[in-house]
Amino acid sequence: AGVREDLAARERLVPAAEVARAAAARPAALDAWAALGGGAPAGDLRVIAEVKRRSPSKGALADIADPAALAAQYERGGASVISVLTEQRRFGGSIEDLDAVRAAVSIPVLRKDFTVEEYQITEARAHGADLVLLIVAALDDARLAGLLALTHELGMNALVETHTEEEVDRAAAAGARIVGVNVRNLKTLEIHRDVFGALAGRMPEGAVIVGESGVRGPDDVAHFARHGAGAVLVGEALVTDGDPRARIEEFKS
Ligand code: IGP
Repeated sequence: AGVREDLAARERLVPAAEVARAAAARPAALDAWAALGGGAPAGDLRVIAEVKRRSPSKGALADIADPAALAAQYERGGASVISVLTEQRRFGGSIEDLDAVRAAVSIPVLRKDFTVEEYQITEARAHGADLVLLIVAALDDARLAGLLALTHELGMNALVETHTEEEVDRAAAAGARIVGVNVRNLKTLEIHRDVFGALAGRMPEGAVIVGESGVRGPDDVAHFARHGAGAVLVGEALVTDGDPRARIEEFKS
C-alpha cells in the first residue's frame, strides 16, 4: 500500500521526460553482475550490504544519521554491492539516501524498492543506481518482462527476487541474470532458511544466485554458499550488531 501513491506524487514533481533526460546524462551503469561474480568460476561469496533504517517486522532498526558514511564502511569491509532501501512507509528510506550512497562509493548500488512501474527504473538510473529490485510475486509475466527489458536497455541489472519454485521458473523465463531467493516470506515475515536449498536446483544456467534475509553470522553465510549462492544480501545484522566493516569481513572469511 502506498507505493503507487508515493510514485504518482514524485512523478508530478519530476515528469517522466525529465527523469529520462537525467538518466541519459549519467555515466554508464556499473556491471553488478560481474561484481557479483557472474561469468567467473565459482569463487568467494560476495556480500550485498544494505542500508536499512527500519523493517515492517522489527520496526526501527538503526538511527542512520549518515548513510554515506555507513556505505563507505561497507565498501571498505569488502562489500561487492550496496543496497539502499528507498521505500519510505515501511522502511524509512528515501531517494536522498540513494543519492548520498551513490556519491560515497565506487561499487554498484542497488535501489531497493517495490518496483511496479517503468518510471521507478528510470528514476533509479537518474539517481545513479546500477541495479533495481524486481519482486516476481508482485508482477505478472508481461510486466516482469517489460521491466526487465527496460532495466537492461538502461544498461542496468535487476535483482529478481523469488520465494517459490513457480517464481524461480518465472524469473528464468523472463531472462533474469541475477536471481535472489528471499528466505523471508513477505506475507508472514517469517524466515525459513531451508527455502533456499529447495530452490537452488531450479536456477537458470549462468545466473548469479543471491541468498536474501536472515543472515546473522558465518553459519548462515556458509549455508547459502553450500547450496550454490554466489552472494548474500545482509541488512539487519549490519546495522544493529557492532562494527559493520568487521561484520562483513567476518561473513566473507
Ligand atoms: C535483508 P535482513 O534480514 O538481513 O535485514 O534482510 C534483505 O533481504 C531484506 O531487506 C529484503 C527486503 C526485500 C526488504 C529482501 N527483499 C524486499 C524489502 C523488500
